[in-house]
Amino acid sequence: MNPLKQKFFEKSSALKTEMRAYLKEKGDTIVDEVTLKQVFGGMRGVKSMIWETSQLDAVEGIRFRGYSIPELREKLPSRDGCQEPLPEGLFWLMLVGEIPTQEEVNWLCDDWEKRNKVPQHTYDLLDSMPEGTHPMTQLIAAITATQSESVFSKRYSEGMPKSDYWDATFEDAMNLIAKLPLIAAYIYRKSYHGGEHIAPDNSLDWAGNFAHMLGVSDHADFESLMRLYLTIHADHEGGNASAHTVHLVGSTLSDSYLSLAAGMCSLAGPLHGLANQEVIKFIFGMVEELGTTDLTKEQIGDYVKKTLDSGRVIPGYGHAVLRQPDPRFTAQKTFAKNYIKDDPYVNIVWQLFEVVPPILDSLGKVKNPWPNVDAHSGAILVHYGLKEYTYYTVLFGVSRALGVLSALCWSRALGFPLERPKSLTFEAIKTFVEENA
Ligand code: CMX
Repeated sequence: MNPLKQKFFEKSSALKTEMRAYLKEKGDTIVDEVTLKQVFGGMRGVKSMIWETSQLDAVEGIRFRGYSIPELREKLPSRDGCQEPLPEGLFWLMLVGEIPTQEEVNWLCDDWEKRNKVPQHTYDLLDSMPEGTHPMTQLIAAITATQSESVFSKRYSEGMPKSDYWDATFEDAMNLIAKLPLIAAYIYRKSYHGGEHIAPDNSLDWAGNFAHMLGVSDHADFESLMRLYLTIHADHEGGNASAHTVHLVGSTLSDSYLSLAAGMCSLAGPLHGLANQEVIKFIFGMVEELGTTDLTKEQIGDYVKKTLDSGRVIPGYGHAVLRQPDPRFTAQKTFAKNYIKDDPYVNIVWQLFEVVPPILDSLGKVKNPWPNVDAHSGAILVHYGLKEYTYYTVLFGVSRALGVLSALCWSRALGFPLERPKSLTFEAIKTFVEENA
C-alpha cells in the first residue's frame, strides 16, 4: 500500500472506532437549536455535519487541521526558490492531519504525475462543445465524462463491500486531482488560444505544471501565485455550497467524479465561486465608464453606490459566516505587496477595500461588509496576463477539489450515511408553531 493510503487507513480506522464509541455514549446530546429564521434563511449556522479537513471561525477565518493560512505559508513544504506552499502539502495535511515532510510531498508530486492521464473522449467532448461555452460548464462536463475512469463505480458494480469504499474513493480522489490541471488547462487553451495546447512538464509540481500548461506567463512568479492560489482556495469547512454539494451527492455513493462535478455546479453560482469573475468584471466596468484606472475614492464610492441603487450586490464583499476581512484576501494582498509593484488594478482592489465596507455598513443589513477571497484574485491574475475572467472560477474549482475530495475520503472511511434533512411546508410550520406556542 502507498504511504499516504496506509497512513489514511490507520488514522481513519482509529477515528471511526472512536467516533462510534463516542456516539453510542453521547449520541443523544443536544448540540444546537434551530430557529425559524434559520429554517427560512438558508440554514445559516445550523450544526449538522462532520467535516474533518478544515474549520471556519467567523472572526479568525479558516484553519486547515488547526493551521491558519500564515502558518501554512510558513510550515508547509515549498519548492526550491519559491516561498509559497505546495498544494500537495495541504492535501496531505487535510487527508491525514500531519504536516508532510519534503520527501512525502515529493512522493505525492510523483504519484500524481503517474496518474495524470486524461481519456481522449474527455478532450473530444470538450472539442465538440460550441465556442463561447462557459469554462465552468466545460469543466463540469469534462469531469462528468472522465467518470468513465472511476474505480469506485467499477468496483461497486462488481460487488465491492462497504469496508472498501474508502479505498476506492481514495483512488478516485488521487486520480481525479492528478488529471484536473490537464483538463483545466485544456479548457483554457481551447477557449482562448485557438486550441494551441501546451504539453505538461512533469519535472514541475502540480501547481507549477498547471501554470506552465496555461501558458499565460513564463514568469516564475506566476507559478508561485498558482501554488498560493491553489492552496488557499482548497477548503472552507463543510457547509459552503460547493463542499456541501459534494458531501450530499457523495452520501448517495455517487463516486468522486460525479460528486465533484455536482460541487462545481454550486461553485459556478455568482454568490459563490463565480464571484471571482464578477469582481474583475465590476472593476473593468468601472474603469471603462470612468475612462481611467487612476480613480479617486469619491469616484469609486459613487460607482459602488450606483451599483447598489440598481439592485445589484458588490461582488467580492460579504460572507455567510465571516465577520472580518477574509484571511484569504489578506494572503493575496500580501502576495501582491511582495511580488507586484504599482499595478493599476491591484491598486483599485486596495482602494475598494477602503471604500466599500463603510458603504455596505451604512445599508444597515449587510452582516459582513468586508472583502472575501474573490475580491483580490482577478487583479493579480490580470497582472500576469490571465485576463479572460470567465475562466477564473475554473482555477477556484481545481483548488476546491483538494478539500472536498479529501473530505469525501473521510466521509466514506467513517461510513457516513445518506444525507436526508427534513423539509416542511409553510402550513406545517404554522401548525407546529401554534401547537408549541
Ligand atoms: N453587496 C450588496 N448587498 C449585500 C452584499 C454585498 N456584497 N452582501 C450581502 N448583501 C445583502 C444581501 O443581499 C441581503 O440583502 P436582502 O436582505 O435585501 O436580501 C443582506 O445584505 C443580508 O445578507 P447577509 O446576511 O449579510 O449575507 P448572506 O449570508 O445572505 O450572503 C453572500 C452572503 C456572500 C452571498 C453575500 O454577502 C453576497 O451576495 N456577496 C456578494 C457575492 C460574493 O462576493 N460572493 C462570494 C462569497 C465567497 C465565495 O463563496 O466564493
